Amino acid sequence: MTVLVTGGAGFIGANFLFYWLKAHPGDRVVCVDRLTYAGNLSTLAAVLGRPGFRFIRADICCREGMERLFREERPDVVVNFAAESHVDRSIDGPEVFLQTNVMGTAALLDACRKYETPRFHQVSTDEVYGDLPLERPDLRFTEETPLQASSPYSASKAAADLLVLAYCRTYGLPATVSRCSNNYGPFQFPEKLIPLMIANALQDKPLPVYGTGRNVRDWLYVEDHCRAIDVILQRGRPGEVYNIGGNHEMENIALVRRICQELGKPESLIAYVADRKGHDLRYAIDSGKLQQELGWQPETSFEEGIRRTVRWYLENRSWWEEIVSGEYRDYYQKMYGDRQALS
Ligand code: NAD
Ligand code: TDX
Repeated sequence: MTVLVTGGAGFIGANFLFYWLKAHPGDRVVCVDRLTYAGNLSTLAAVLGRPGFRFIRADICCREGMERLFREERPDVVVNFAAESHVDRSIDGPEVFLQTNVMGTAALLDACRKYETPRFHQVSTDEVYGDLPLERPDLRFTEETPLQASSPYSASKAAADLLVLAYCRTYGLPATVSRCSNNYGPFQFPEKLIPLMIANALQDKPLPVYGTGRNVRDWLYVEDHCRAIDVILQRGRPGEVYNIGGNHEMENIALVRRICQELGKPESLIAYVADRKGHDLRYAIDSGKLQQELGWQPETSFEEGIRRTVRWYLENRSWWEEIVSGEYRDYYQKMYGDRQALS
């Protein structure tokens, strides 16, 4: 079987293709990635050149390129991870989010139609549901929760979800959608909360917590997400949406304190800074459908996952140091340079 993984040089895509090559050693895995700022070929060093693996640098928005790729490879399964994925960047400049997340998904869907691809899976996010109030811990997102995206990023992901489901109904494209909570683990780009805090703490730099720090996220170790997608591909029903969640809600401030503790760094590094515009208060996923219908459960506890993640960033300093010393420095200055510390 040939599995086409888009966005495989990014955080979750790379973890997914490592997972897949191990779990399904007879399969051919083809990775297509544009290598934007978030894509990193060095992440794939362990598999580049390995038989049964092919990397192609291409933009999923390029219809000609995608058609050529589908003609050559005739994938049995397409898993679409390729996206602009950072909320703060989408607030700063939404256009590329619409381009890649919506138009790119459309280009892939049309290639799937043309080459009658047997299976398409769209990797989406819990952010399409908007947020939940902090004072209602009883509420969680189900697959029936209305879409109510808050940021240009989540709006673009919601648009893509609707397009995938429309292609499924109108053209009979066998597609599924998964909506996952916040992931963490190895190879996550240091603009995201956990790796940013680890990298800053290791450099004794301030740890910028937005607003009150009371916003809540539901954390899932990346490997559990990868296994959930595998389960959906094996046993999921086309046309269905599946929520994936870690069942581990935490306030951001508690998480940052936990990272300080794990690294033996003082909490005095924590600096409250101006809030994110439109900042979602709380995400909490009900993944009962995936658990009951398909038998998936998260396997890595948060305790184990955060320890492994911190260890990985300690043992792979050159991976993230190269990023934080390169063009990412300009991004950091732009995003955090003018953000007044509030304490
Ligand atoms: P990431 O930003 O680390 O990686 C995205 C990858 O896509 C990069 O390698 C980038 O080069 C590539 N890419 C971007 N634009 C492209 C284009 N036009 N053509 C080809 N490749 C392109 O993102 P991630 O955190 O690994 O997220 C992967 C997917 O999972 C995204 O669709 C995201 O919406 C979704 N998701 C992420 C999380 C999370 O916590 N990180 C949670 C739920 C869902
Ligand atoms: O410097 C920071 N300080 C801070 O307080 C950063 C980068 C973030 N935060 C807060 C904002 C959020 O409440 O931490 C929380 C997590 O922020 P991000 O890591 O940017 O993630 P989030 O906005 O929750 O979105 C993530 O989860 C869903 C991914 O980036 C998305 O791709 C995914 O869809």
